[in-house]
Amino acid sequence: MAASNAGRHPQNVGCRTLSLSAHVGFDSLPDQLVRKSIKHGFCFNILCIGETGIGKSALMSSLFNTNFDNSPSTHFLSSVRLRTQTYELQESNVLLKLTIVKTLGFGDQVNKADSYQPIVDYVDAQFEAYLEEELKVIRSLFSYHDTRIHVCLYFISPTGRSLKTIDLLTMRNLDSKVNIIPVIGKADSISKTELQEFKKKIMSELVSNGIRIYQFPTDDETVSGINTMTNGYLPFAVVGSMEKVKVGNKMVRARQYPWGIVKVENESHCDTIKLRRMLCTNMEDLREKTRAYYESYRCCRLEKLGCRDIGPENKSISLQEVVEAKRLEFCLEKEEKEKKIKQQFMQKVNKKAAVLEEAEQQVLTKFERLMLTHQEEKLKLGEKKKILEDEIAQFIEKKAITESILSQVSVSTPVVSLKTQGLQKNQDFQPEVQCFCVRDEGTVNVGEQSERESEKEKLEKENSSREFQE
Ligand SMILES: Nc1nc2c(ncn2[C@@H]2O[C@H](COP(=O)(O)OP(=O)(O)O)[C@@H](O)[C@H]2O)c(=O)[nH]1
Ligand SMILES: [Mg+2]
Repeated sequence: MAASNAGRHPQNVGCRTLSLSAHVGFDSLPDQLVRKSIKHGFCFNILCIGETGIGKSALMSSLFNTNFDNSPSTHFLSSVRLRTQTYELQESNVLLKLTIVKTLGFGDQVNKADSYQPIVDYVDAQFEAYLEEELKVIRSLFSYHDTRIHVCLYFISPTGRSLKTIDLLTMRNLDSKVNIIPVIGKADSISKTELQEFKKKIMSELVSNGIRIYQFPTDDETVSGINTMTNGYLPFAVVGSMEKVKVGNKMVRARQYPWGIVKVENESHCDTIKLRRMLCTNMEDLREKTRAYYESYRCCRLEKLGCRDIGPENKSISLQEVVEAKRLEFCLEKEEKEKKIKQQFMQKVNKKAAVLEEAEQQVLTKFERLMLTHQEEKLKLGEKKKILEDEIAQFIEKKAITESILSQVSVSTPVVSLKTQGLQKNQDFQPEVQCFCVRDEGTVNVGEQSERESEKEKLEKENSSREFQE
């Protein structure tokens, strides 16, 4: 047994490397992994972004040599939507679970400023779903259908001019979340020299706008040569077709025109075959880079939730400590909020109480004023009542006097004797009758009374003189 440090991984410092004297058998580990992966199958998710009718569906069918469901979308959607379709494809004994996500209505709205938003939201939602699964107490990541986007094929219109604002905006908002591979759709509609110029223009615009696109890895020596070359083909000029055309005695996927045939799988006609090859050879790298994008998403989300690995004084912090610190922070925050709410409530109550007190004061002063007026009125009424009572008393007194006088008069008048003797009414006795009528009414006013009294006195005098004469 001999120790060696040669080719040691930096992480293995402090760990001795020994050579084996005989076969052990752990060299079968990669085979086990391969078998397990084959049994489990592979998952790959593609996002196609491009205007309606740019050839997304045709390219997907051309890339995977099959005809996927294809229901053409309209140009009249009010906003950008995403359509997700998942397929299981098998080649030899390898199973591929392929999810194709396509934009619908992209670039069809008058205002395209927010066209990228539903796409960004979709990509984030897939990260969030994975994070939720990862944070579950009972999780099943092995059987979980991972929908995180591994590659985004961004379809550029073959205008031959430059990128549109919507292209720059969308790619800029996605380049930190997903591997972007730009492709020029319907590349058969642009001439060979124009295409080369167009490709250069696109690449320089991407660089000048700081948009990062996926670069095929060149650090692995087995693929570095081809990948370096392929990076020079970016953006891929792609042609797609749903149909097969008979060329010689073979049926090939192609587009037939009056002037000739464009073969999808012919590298001198378009880059579709290059794109397919690069996707297949770098599928694992695309998946790995997606995991890196997910890691940064996860990091941001957990930091927002208050989780961290390093505590105060740069000491590492355990999950339990993080949870405890967060709980404490939450309790303090809650207490602070409660205090604030209580204060606000008390302020409101005090304010209301002050308003009520003022209103009560106003009511009281009004009541007091009313009471005072009432008292005054009462006093005035009392005085009036007293005057009236005095008047009534005077009246009664006068009335009594009058009545007594009248009774004296009536006793001494011949009228009574005349009446009793049944004699006829004489003209001279008329005032006597009137006098009795007045007495019966009993509602004579004082002025009238005194008038009548003087009349009665007169009568009395007349009567007495008459009596005297008689
Ligand atoms: N010239 C040309 N036409 C294409 C190409 N790919 C698709 N088409 C045609 O463009 C139309 C829309 O294609 P489709 O794949 O449904 O577009 P999507 O709306 O982006 O999915 C169809 O008539 C296709 O035959 C291409 O590479 N070149
Ligand atoms: Mg389509």
